[in-house]
Amino acid sequence: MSDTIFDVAIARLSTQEADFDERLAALLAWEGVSDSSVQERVQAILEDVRQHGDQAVLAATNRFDRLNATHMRELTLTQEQLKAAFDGLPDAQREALTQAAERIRRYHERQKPQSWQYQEQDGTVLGQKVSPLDRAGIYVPGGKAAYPSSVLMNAIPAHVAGVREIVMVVPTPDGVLNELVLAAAHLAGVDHVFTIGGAQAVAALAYGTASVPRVDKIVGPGNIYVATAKRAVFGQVGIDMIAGPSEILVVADGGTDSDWLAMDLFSQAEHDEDAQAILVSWEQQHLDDVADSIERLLPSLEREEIVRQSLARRGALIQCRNREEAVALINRIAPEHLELSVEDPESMLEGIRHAGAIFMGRYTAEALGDYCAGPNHVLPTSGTARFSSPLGVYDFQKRSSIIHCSAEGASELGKIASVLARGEALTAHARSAEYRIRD
Ligand code: HSO
Ligand code: ZN
Repeated sequence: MSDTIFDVAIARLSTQEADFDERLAALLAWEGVSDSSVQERVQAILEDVRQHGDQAVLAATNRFDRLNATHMRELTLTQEQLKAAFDGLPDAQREALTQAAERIRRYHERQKPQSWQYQEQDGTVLGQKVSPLDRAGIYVPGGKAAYPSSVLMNAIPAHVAGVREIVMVVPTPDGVLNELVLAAAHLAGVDHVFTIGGAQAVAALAYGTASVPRVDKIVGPGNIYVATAKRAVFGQVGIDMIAGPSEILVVADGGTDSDWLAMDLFSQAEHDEDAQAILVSWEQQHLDDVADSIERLLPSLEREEIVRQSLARRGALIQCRNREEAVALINRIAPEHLELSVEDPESMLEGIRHAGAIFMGRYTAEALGDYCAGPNHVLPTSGTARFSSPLGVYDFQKRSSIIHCSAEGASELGKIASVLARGEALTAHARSAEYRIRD
């Protein structure tokens, strides 16, 4: 039994092996869709909240979070409570949170799109007006996945976008409040906080109740019930994305300390057993060194068991032929986080098209981006970086088109529209346009 798979902490792959494509596909496969029993239960909760509002939210919250609330007031936090949580933090935490928030705000300020207008030859003015959403809902998971950093990452872009009201929901199983989460809500300018979660919280945000304001868009991660509920209410309200487990892909040229790289892999693996950590290198010796570091450092981790499971299930050390092949692999995997732990990351950047966030060079640990560098840590997972982007200010805004015709412009456009409208047999359209044609 000595060299069975159970002895190795993480799989080793090589692009030169005949079955590489299949092994990579198996590694990347992630089935995020919920089964029909989850969907049925979620539907029942959504329907209950739609019909009975606060009463249904209360009942579901008492049941799932083991509470005895009799009125939504008991599940509502005041601004004073949020401020008290912030003021009550140890100095080091309050300062770190404040610094992180400032960096995140500065970065997102730059994302603000401008409204624009231009004039056609005929005097018609055309443009695009950007407006914020009226209300955004932020879902913050409870328990072990309650991340204050995620409160900042979701609420700050909404605030910068100019959203009028930010409503946050966070479940408190057994009544346990996370002070850092409340402090982050205060810092990020959240307007209302309800201590509710699960499908019932998503329903309350989507439909509105007597206590919970109905929002226009729901953002933020959650468990399978939350994800299923978000999918179900989409259309009625906007949603950000359906996030899968966290992922990191590290590309290394052999010049970075192998302990650093092992810990970078662990940093995402420790999120949960389904998280994915992959290292790619064209240096065989370096892969061996990182494998040794992994073995040696694993027992020192607080979350050793989670990391072990994540690495065993979905982790890999991949040997490729050269940089070009590494870039091709990156684009194929389209990772949530990409660390380019190489001497000259700029030279690789040009060829990279699909990655949520790109961490350049040996010093840029992904963990810095998770907390405080500035860019958003809510990123497309499971290969969806092929077609989507990090959460940003633009997710909390929308665009209206502007058309302002001059008399001459209406006359010119009228001729074109008239012909096209008659081609569609829509004669009221045609006549509306024709009225404005000058002889
Ligand atoms: N890496 C996670 C975000 C996070 N990490 C929060 C630590 N706290 C998803 O991008
Ligand atoms: Zn993280």
